[in-house]
Amino acid sequence: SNRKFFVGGNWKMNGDKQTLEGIIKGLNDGALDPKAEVVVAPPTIYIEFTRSKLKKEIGVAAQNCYKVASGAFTGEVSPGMVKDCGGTWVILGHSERRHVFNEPDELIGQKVKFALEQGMNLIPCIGEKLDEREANKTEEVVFRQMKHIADNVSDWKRVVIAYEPVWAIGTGKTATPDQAQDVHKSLRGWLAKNVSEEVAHSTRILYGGSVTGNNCKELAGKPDVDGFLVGGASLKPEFITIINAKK
Ligand code: G2H
Repeated sequence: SNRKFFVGGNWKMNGDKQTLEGIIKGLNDGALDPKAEVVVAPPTIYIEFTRSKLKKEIGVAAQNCYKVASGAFTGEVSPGMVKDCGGTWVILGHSERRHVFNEPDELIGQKVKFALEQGMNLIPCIGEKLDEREANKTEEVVFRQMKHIADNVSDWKRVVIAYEPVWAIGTGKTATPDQAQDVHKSLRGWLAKNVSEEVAHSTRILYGGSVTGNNCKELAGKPDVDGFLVGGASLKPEFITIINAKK
């Protein structure tokens, strides 16, 4: 495919200026595959700090943002604020937003719509829980989540989908390359049927969930795996190995 390999580092709620500076230095000095697109998502409060230190070839994302521009929404930030601080991407609907903070599909859809209107690039996330997989509901769940996202996408060129099975997140239990490939292929089929062949062919679908330096190459070898969204390992030097998985 001609889909550019994409690796996102989701730092979640980790780090302080000192440790993040070390991670940033590692990325700035690292030998990164120039054919890979790389984006990191610091905690919101460190977006501007990260942008000011990180080489310009690497993009900066927020881990979440709200669905309106401004107002009485204590604790929230808008896409415009992220942009103002140098962030050009936003992760939306991450499983921790869905399951720790109870964000429903409808809200994630509204956020997708607004963030795109505001000019952001998006990484919307989807993925089934363990009980859903065991009940053979994986497709039903990820297709439902995809529909709420797709119904709100005005420009697919600015969207990279992340498939992150919840049972594989931060658990050390990675989906096997075949399990990932199966779902990625189904999702591409869903896009072909419900959006267009062109969007299905050109949209990157990332895998996320306990990706490491050790398992990244085999996963990246699957035809419908176009990159990764990496949590824990994005805080470590092995993130560079993951960026270079296709090298
Ligand atoms: C999934 C992933 C990054 P980890 O949440 O979004 O985290 O690689 O730690 O499983």
